[in-house]
Amino acid sequence: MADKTLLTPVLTRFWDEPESWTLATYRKYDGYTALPKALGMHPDEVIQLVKDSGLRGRGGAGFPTGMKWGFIPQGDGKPHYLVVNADESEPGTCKDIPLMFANPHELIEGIVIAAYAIRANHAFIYLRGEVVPVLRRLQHAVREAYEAGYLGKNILGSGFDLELVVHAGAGAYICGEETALLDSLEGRRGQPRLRPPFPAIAGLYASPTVVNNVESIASVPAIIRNGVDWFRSMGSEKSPGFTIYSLSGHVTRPGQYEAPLGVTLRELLDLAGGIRAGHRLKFWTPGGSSTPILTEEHLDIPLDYEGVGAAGSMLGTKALQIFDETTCVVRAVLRWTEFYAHESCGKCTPCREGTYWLVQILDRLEHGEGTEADLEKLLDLCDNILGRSFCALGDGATSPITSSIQYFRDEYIAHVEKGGCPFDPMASTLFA
Ligand code: L3W
Ligand code: SF4
Repeated sequence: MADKTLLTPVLTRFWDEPESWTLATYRKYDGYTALPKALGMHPDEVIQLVKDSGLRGRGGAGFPTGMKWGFIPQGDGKPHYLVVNADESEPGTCKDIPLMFANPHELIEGIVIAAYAIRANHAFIYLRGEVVPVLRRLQHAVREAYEAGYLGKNILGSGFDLELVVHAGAGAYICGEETALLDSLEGRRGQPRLRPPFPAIAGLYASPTVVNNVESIASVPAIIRNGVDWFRSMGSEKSPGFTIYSLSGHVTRPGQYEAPLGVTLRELLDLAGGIRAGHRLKFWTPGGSSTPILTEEHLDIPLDYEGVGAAGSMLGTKALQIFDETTCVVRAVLRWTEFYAHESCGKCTPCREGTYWLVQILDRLEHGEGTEADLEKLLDLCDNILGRSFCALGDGATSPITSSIQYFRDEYIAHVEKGGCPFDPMASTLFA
């Protein structure tokens, strides 16, 4: 029997309501009650509260949100900006898009609070442009928020002004990297900038800018509403709070599950009806394909930053992609690597050239034209990409390769010895 008490529906608390995305529904569920509370506090108090909550960025890196807000210099005479990274594109990651689709006002309320805290009068949502229904829903919600006085001049009579713009990107994965996103927002080709300076010092239009993930910002109103102790009553000391895990692949009920940080995959699978009937877990990603894969032996590791880190991977975006025994790991890794090669922005040589060669080698291995020596070539190439690339895309591209060779070397060798893929491509529902 699945233990539903594990679920902590906060961001997802009314997703099943008809017209969950409207202002009326959001208000029914305590919507916009955190905003007057925050506006009644000094901005520094809001930053301190978010620091005390221990909220960590939900976009992949887990950087402390309050600390990031605290980096914004005050009294510098420059405009400050808040940019929400809504360019969700990491393979397997599907939490921000459903969140904005079902509950856009929670994000907007969080934006107003965050902008007030960092003293920004302009905020942007940089949305993955392909998801037009979400774009329309955000635009509708922003309109409603303006009409209700939650955006614009003198918000709720506080004297605080905020203009919010929803910007649709053009579909490049690299624009999810925060500095490439800023270049794109400025109207240039999206390519990562050298850091430091970090955006907190020189971001949008060279001004201090906070770039936060959608889920991070949408978590703020609940923290203001319910307090730090309530937030810290969930999760662990270093990874407190609730979060949205997205389960996909060979699982009975794929979807978004909101639970405390630190639950295990075994517990989440229990809620999601387990691996599809008659099959067993083979491998999985904890946080999208940029994070090293894990196996059945890791079913009970706590899904928080420390637990997944100790297992040799990363929590990343909490995109749990589940693969059963019908999946060829070489094929899966080839698919991911093709994605990285395609999305490489080309700025630096290790990633631009390296991901091309990784695809060539994986492709010949998968099709039975590789040799055992190719495994060493793959590892050598990964070694020359990891830590030598300009941004995290190059590093991330190596994760599935090195980890799959670590756990499934025999399967790579089987491709060489058999002279082809030992798996029936029709057996897997994912890569047929
Ligand atoms: C000021 C300092 N700010 C760090 C800020 C920095 C950023 C945040 C985290 O990559 C990961 C990546 C993906 N002064 C600062 C500072 N900051 N030091 O803190 O920075 P960082 O460099 O640790 O991470 P990142 O470059 O933001 C994010 C992984 O997440 N990932 C992501 C996937 C993709 C999506 C998507 O679909 N859009 O999120 C998945 O695992 O591989 O490792 O804000 O400015 N001294
Ligand atoms: Fe571009 Fe890849 Fe280099 Fe990042 S690592 S700057 S995506 S070429």
